[in-house]
Amino acid sequence: MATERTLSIIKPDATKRNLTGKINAKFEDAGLRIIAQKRIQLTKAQAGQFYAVHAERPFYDELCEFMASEPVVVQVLEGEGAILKNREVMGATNPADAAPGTIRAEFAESVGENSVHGSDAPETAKEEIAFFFSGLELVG
Ligand code: IDP
Repeated sequence: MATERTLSIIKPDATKRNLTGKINAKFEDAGLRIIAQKRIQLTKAQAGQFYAVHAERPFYDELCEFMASEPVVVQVLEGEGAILKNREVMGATNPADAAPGTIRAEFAESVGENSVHGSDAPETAKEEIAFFFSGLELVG
């Protein structure tokens, strides 16, 4: 399997509860290397731009408010099959459906406030990494 890069976001519910280190340990234990990372405060407009694909969904406004409510940690994870591997480590969107041991099963508070974001495909990973990072910031 090829080495891939994926965009991860540790969301406000998790940064607020000081869970960044515990979540990063899950990534590293799974063989994902954190090759870029920064803590930023999104505006609601920036969150809206990032989640533009969900603009028609009923939860869009609530999602953008939430993502701008506290700082987030944006990061690039690298590893063999990193996109799918990260989705496995994250667990299902709704923590009630997430497999035991996954980040969302252990830490998420609700389907909306679910602790982490991860790219879902190679094309979106590329776009999402470019949304937050320049090439010089990626140190593999
Ligand atoms: P994903 O993050 O597992 O890829 P998506 O369906 O792409 O899930 O949804 C993006 C984000 O939108 C979710 O992670 C969650 O924060 C939020 N979201 C999804 N469904 C709901 C919902 O039914 N109510 C509130 N927020 C939701």
